[in-house]
Amino acid sequence: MKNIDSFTHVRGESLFVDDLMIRQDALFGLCFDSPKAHGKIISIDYSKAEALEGVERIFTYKDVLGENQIGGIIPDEPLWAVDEVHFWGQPIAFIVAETEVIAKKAKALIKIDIEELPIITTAKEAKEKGSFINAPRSFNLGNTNDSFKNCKYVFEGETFSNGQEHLYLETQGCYVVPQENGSIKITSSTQGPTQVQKTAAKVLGIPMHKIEVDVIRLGGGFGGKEDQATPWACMAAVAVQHLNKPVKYMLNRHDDLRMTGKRHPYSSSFKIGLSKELRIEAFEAEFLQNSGAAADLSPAIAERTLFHATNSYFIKNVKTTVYSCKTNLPPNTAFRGFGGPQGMFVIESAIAVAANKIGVDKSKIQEANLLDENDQFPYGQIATEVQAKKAWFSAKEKFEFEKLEKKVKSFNKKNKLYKKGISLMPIAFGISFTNTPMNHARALIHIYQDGSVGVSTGAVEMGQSVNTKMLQVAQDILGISADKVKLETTNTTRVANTSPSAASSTADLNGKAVEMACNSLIERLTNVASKMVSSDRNKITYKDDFIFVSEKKSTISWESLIAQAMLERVALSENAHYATPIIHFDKSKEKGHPFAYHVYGTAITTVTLDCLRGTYEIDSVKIVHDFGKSMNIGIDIGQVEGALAQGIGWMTLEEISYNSDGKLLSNALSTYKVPDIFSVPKTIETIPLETDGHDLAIKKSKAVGEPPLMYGIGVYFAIQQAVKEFNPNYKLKFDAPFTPEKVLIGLYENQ
Ligand code: LUZ
Ligand code: MOS
Repeated sequence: MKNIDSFTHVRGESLFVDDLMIRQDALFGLCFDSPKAHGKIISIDYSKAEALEGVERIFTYKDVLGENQIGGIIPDEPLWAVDEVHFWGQPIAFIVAETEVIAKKAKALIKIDIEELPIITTAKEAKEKGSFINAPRSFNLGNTNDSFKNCKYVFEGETFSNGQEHLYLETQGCYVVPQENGSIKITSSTQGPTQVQKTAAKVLGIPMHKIEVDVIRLGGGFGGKEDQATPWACMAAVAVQHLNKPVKYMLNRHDDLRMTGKRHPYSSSFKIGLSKELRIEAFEAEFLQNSGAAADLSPAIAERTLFHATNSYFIKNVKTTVYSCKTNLPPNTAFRGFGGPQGMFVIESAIAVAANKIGVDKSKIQEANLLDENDQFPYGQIATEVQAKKAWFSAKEKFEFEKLEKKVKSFNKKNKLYKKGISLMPIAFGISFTNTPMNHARALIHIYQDGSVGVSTGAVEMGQSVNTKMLQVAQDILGISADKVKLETTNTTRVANTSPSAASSTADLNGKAVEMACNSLIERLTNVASKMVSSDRNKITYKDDFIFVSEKKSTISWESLIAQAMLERVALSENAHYATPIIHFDKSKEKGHPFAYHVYGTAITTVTLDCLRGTYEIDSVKIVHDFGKSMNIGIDIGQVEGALAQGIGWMTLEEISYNSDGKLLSNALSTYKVPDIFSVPKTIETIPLETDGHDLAIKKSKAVGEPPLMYGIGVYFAIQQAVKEFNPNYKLKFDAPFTPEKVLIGLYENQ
């Protein structure tokens, strides 16, 4: 089954916030943001801007009737700056004008005087100065100190991985319309409709029931709209509250790049100890997360770094610590993988150091330490239905790894100026929000009297095809054709108190709720059906738009069943609530069972390096991935390929750059390079691992959104191997992205 949005997407008919028909009296918003990264606001002169014809009003913190506070986890983020600014791009005021052009002109007329204060841009500097978001956290298993003493090999090292811009095709935006009696309706491009509703209610000082948030679909989110779609909606909502006229605000690309947070850069250090047999006996890591100027989701992201710090390996003695470091950058936020990739890069780097120093292939150490059934993760969860070894060995076997490796070796013997590198990258990613209370969802299903069905859930469609999966779930249980089922917009009035669409869990959580609601409907309809076909309830099934009795098609169609149910006054609507069973976590002990299950897989990556230029091509990425029993393999492979490309971009090309003043230099697509058709692998092969799936996955079809991003990490190590082939004096460095400039330096250093 295709993504149900395919046709309207291709025709340009799909609706996004910016496509909405707006009211004739609608006004346009524009944020005035800080031109300095840190300082005291001495004065702001709005007079010239306010005097400009067509400017309706300029809003500041003084216009907030509720709380000027949008921090989700920690209340440390003002909607609009009060007397200090803490990052370049921090919102200070909101200009509302008759057109976007007028708003832009007005913005240029605002005069601001800021007394500058010292700026911190790196996590290391923040740590030295004791600038933190909150207290550090540590996970502990066994005793690393004792274990290191008995290790044959002990190595230490440092790594850095840079941030990453989400670059959703659709920038942040919203359209806010006043309703009756002080209620408002917000159409927002958000992954978290309830987050927008809750925060806007707090800022406006009105109850949540007065705010309806509607989400049609997103032109991409990738985590960038989990929390950071909220401020724009709140600003426009404040304006609507005062003006009683609709306000629209779409950020242009420049503003979006400058004002929003990104994936967190991490500066990390590690210590790894191995036995003679290459068992990793002990692992320690310290992660310095560059959180930016406010908490946003940083504490949750830091937590996931700890959860994934040992990737798909079993290590008996582990000690990991993460610091959320407060700097003068825009608050960094959720990004596909949510701190997991940053953690996995460090353990892979540690293994690379060990392999290099001991003089064995990196894959030997990886292979010797893969997770097994009943092994314990450092956070206490016992690994079950583990696919780590199965994925690893089937990748090696199906893609003939030994042959590939031989080819690389003989190529390198024959060629002087081109070198190849090959790497294996296993993954294990935990599925569930790490914050247990967030793992729930609801579905509201209406069967209309003509037999057509409307499905509402808390799931936000952002290109990941969750609506298609929801449709498949409903259609399958009700036994009706796809054209009878419509996925409604995500709306807080129909489905309330939702968790954001995030953590790869949206299809699982909302799909289970759809399943429950459909099963309840079928329960009731079967009472009607059994009379219509004069048969026992338990012989009745639903298929192909008909009632089936003992697997045989009856003459009673779905439509006539629904018509009869109407006559009998049977309820044709159902609301269901799902909460993931089993999971729990005790933060005071840092132990528990936080994940419903894990997703596994292994990628084999081959690259070719041009040793004169430092440029490289990715020949192929060959993946065995644990989809469980995929309910839509086309969509799922699409997720693998997209995530892989995004992971490769993070590891190789995408270089976020702030100057020492805290100003974003990579502030356009001319200075920030994302993967394109020339930089993605020449071939990507994805083979589903044969498994039974998992009961907590929707239809046993495992979550797929984030895990494959981490296959991209393999590219770093394949390039590194090729550099080493050319320059034996190259000293391993772990400084992602491994841009061609850095590769070139590596090729010729110490020669
Ligand atoms: N968002 C969140 C996430 O709030 N909690 C999570 O655990 C998570 N994990 C991955 C991506 N987004
Ligand atoms: Mo997320 S990184 O919003 O799943």
